[in-house]
Amino acid sequence: MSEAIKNHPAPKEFDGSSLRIAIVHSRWNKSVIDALVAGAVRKIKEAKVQEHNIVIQSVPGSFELPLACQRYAPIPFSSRNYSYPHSMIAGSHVQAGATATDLLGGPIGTPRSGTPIHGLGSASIMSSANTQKRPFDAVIAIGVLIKGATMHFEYISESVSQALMRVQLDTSVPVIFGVLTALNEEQALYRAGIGSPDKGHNHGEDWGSAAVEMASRVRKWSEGNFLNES
Ligand code: RBF
Repeated sequence: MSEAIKNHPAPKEFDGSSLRIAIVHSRWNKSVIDALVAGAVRKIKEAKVQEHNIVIQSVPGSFELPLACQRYAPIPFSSRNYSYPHSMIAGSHVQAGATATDLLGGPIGTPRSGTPIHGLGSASIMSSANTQKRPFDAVIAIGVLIKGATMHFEYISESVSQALMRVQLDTSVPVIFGVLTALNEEQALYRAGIGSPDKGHNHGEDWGSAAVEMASRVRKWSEGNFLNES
């Protein structure tokens, strides 16, 4: 397909000041993950989502993303018999001020120091006392799968993409597909905006914008607002 047709559509502007967004990311291929998470957070903040309403959680690999996203997405109102799912408030998670490295390994509440992700600001850990219990309006699943010598790439890519779609349809919470499926490291770096010599484009930024847009739209739709708007 010609590059004139295949492009990154310019994101529409939405006011995210009342939204709550979760980012769940895997830890494989960390330098690429860090750039993508930083890009997503940058765009979410630009849309005025408040820092305390951005929650970041890491999981070991991409295969673990769907279950984590399912726990961060609220159970549909029709199936709830309690006000908020226990999973949303009991899990340990970290606010956007923390670095991705802080999320690795150490118990939550005692973060390890690490290289800050550019643009994320100073570290701040969410304690159970100030954890907000409001449901998330969107969840972004970020992973980086790089094709290797075995069939893992194919099995994980296929099952994760199918499962993430299932989570969003089962919960009616937008799940943004932020899983890069790259044939080699060069492709992955380029799609995170850290390639060389040409940096490429940081797709994490698109995912941040998509999360704000879909969260805003789904909120309108759930209020019965289906007005014309392209
Ligand atoms: N997880 C990723 O997020 N990206 C990868 O590129 C990746 N490659 C893997 C290759 C192999 C051979 C294996 C065994 C696992 C890989 N994983 C990868 C981890 C996977 O998503 C998952 O975390 C583990 O299989 C544990 O369920």
